[in-house]
Amino acid sequence: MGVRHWWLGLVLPAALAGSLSSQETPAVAADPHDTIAAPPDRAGPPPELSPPGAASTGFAVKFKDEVCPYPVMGLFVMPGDTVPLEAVLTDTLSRYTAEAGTGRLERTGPARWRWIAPREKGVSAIVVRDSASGGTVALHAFVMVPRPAGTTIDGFRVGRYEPRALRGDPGYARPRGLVEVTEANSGTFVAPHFTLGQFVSKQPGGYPKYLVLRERLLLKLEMLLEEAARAGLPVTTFRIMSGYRTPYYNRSIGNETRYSRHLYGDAADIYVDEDGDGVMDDLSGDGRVDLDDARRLAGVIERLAMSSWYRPFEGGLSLYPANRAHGPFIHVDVRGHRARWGE
Ligand SMILES: [Ca+2]
Ligand SMILES: [Ca+2]
Ligand SMILES: [Zn+2]
Repeated sequence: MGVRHWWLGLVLPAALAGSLSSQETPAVAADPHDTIAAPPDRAGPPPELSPPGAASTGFAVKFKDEVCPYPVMGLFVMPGDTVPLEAVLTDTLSRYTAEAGTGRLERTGPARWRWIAPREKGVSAIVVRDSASGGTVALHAFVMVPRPAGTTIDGFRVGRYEPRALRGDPGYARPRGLVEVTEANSGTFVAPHFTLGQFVSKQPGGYPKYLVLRERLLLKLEMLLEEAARAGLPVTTFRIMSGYRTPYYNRSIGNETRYSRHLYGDAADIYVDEDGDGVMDDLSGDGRVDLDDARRLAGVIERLAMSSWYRPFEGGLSLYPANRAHGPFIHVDVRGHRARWGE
């Protein structure tokens, strides 16, 4: 069975369509990150483009509104939350098992469970296993701490979220909780190529730190990585220049907007740096590192965005040129609707 086999055809779009039902996407793009120019949807039928394949799990796990085909993924919940889980994208529903390190796991069907998160903050793994093939999907489940009423948690400066969601969009509602990041858990994988610590707000200060992160961003980054490799770009991972930003930090670096997607944990400013010199690599191979290299990366997203199954992953995309502080990079987010600005 080819890796792509079960991603293709009608299976994936159906699974993702189900995940879309609870998502309202506002018709008007309002980008708080920067000025915005949203072009009209492109005309004509989308080209043939297969979604990126998964690693070697052979199945996927549906949780919240997400479908994870990867062997490891973060899961962010509030204390006592109930999370339904289901093994999907497979024909054989009778040979799955699941176990959880903490909390309570109850089987609700041949390949369905519900996990009740513990009351205490912390992280543990929920592992769903195909007992025939041995393939596993591990959800690294973080129980968050409630967002503080004030502006700090344990001395860590969060700042103040806008009490009113932008245009009533629930995606801009204040986060319910934040993940505690410690020296011990910062290396925890939240996706095959990314760890929790890569997404912390770059503000000064030590541990514990706190962040907000959305699973869908992680799924999108992995998808982008796979598709970039498939497109022939020399890419094995992304550097996260900026993931989560506290409202405090966002203001401290001079951002006027109070509604940046970075504050809501579903945005990342990324670049490719396989040679480790701290800036974007020469992806175009012309001997220069400039906006054109960021454009190569953005082009991968634009190609993905032509497919109907990509809809849940729609979001912002923008290119940023180098300046004295950083090399070229791209901003991506999963705000739920297409947004483009800048170049
Ligand atoms: Ca480089
Ligand atoms: Ca170049
Ligand atoms: Zn950004």
